[in-house]
Amino acid sequence: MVIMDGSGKTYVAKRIRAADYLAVAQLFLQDNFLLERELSFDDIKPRLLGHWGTCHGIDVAYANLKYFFDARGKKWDFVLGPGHGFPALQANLFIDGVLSEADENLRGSFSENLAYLCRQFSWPGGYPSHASPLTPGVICEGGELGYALGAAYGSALGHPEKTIAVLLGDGEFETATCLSSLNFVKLFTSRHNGAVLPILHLNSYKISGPTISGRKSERELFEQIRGFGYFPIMTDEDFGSFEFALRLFEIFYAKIHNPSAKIEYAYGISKNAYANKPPFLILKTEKGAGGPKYVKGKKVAGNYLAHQIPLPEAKNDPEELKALEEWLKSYRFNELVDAEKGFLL
Ligand SMILES: Cc1ncc(C[n+]2csc(CCOP(=O)(O)OP(=O)(O)O)c2C)c(N)n1
Ligand SMILES: [Mg+2]
Repeated sequence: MVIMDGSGKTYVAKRIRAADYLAVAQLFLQDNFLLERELSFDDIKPRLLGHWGTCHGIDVAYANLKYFFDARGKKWDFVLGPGHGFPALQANLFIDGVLSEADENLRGSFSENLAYLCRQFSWPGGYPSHASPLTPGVICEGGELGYALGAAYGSALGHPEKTIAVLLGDGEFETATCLSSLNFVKLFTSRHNGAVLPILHLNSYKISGPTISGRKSERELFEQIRGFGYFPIMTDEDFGSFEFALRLFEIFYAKIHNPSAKIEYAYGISKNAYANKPPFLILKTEKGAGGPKYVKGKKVAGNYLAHQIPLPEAKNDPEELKALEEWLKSYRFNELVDAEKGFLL
């Protein structure tokens, strides 16, 4: 796969589109995966079970992290708190070819592999609806929120060669386990340990209502995170803001791990502005961004109603089926793939 086509921004944007499409396709489709004909009820799975709302944020984080670290030839680990966002994780593993290394059923043509990926998602005897140890690189069941941050610190403890990015849901950020794990930062930052980057996915909603963090002012949230001993940085979906935040993270740990190395201060920021505490990213997105905005008069994107299946009647309701077709088409997935060669990223 080509990592850079001259512009990180283009690569990241295309990759997010591809992964978002694959997430929606896994959630809904049992046929017509490349939309070669008009979508029909027969193309929709009989039982819609999975989580859309967190997927776009996972895809944004994953694409930016991958671009940034791969461009530097840096090995990195990704710890995913919201394991219910499995369609997004699975999509990224599919794009990177990691899934086909682990599953021999994915070694056919691109179209066959795509069909297998979508049909098997959340299917009896197939892939589960959440991340699980069946997924390459996953060691925990993905249904229990809370311990991702603790696991990330534990994994980097005594491993200065490791770089770990950990994505936390803002609902997850209300669990005792996650909140108490923030204390690790005071014990952790030394040249004997790896680099851990917590990323709070601030989509402002959890399963059936708003999150506490989403209802705080930016200042309150920053003060909370600062109080634990981090340097909070707000980022949104913009490639530049994410890259800037990752550069701060890189510089912070370079100073710890290699204090004598010359550090290249860039991005038009003065040396004094760089963090002297471990960076903590806050990725602000709309919950379910890219999906249906209103369904039957109810606000879905940017609301808890985007959490699971935003179009629950797509199998029987012509209006929801049409909305699903438009949603899928909005990613222009056909421009990102070749039915024979696979991804054109
Ligand atoms: C310990 C625990 N409690 C409850 C749940 C049920 N649950 C699944 S997803 C979810 C909401 C998570 O919200 P958030 O962390 O904000 O993730 P988002 O989907 O918004 O990214 C909850 C409560 C769970 N998986 N684990
Ligand atoms: Mg949330």
